[in-house]
Amino acid sequence: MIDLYYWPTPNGHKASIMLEEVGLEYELHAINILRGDQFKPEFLAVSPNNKIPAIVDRQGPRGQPYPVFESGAILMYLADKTGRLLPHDTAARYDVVQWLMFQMGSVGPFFGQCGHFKGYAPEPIPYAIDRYYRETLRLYGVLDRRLAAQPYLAGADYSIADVAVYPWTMPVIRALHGVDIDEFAHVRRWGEEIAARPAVQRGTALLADVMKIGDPDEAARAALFGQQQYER
Ligand SMILES: N[C@@H](CCC(=O)N[C@@H](CS)C(=O)NCC(=O)O)C(=O)O
Repeated sequence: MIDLYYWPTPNGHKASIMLEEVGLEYELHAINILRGDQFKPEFLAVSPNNKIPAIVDRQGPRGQPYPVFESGAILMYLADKTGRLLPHDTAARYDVVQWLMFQMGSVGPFFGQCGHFKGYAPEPIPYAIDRYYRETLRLYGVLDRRLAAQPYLAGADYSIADVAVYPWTMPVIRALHGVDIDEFAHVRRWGEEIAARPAVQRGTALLADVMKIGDPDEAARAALFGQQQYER
């Protein structure tokens, strides 16, 4: 049994999609990051950087409960635990790991800042919007060129690299970023295929009714970018 600490955001969806893909039994714990649940001591014990997603594998290595934070590490852990979506062969494995790291180091942070300055900053800062929007479009170009040559990011097979990138390209997130998917035909083809997977539909439906993009209220602003976030 896996405990999943989650809120319906792109990073949260990576873990929920993966759990649905591999078919492990899990218990959902909603961490309302708009209301400060991420700062509760019981959550920080699992996720010291106060961010979702996180998991605890009740039957971890040596039969002991094992906590994992950072979505990329969660994907690798669940892939290794189940033998799914991350091959053992060295070259095939590192084809996946490279694109997973590309997501963790570039797509997540830059798309995240693009969304922040377009949808969350209290006033428009043209330099920041331009910087992160242009970088987002550049990264879409990298994805598009890769997916023109290969069905999936790591090659012929669906992998945890696709699980990591897909939630950041979902229509609701693209709309926040202002990306016209018709300019990236290969990303569109790939995204439509992934969106059709039943596990992806189940994983992105979790708590979907509370998902709110942009325009945070005062309490959410304090939790995410204000006093509550920085008081320690
Ligand atoms: N590098 C982390 C990023 C996770 C992250 O940014 N999570 C956001 C939601 S998408 C969060 O929990 N924010 C709450 C906070 O910053 O207090 C990962 O990939 O797991």
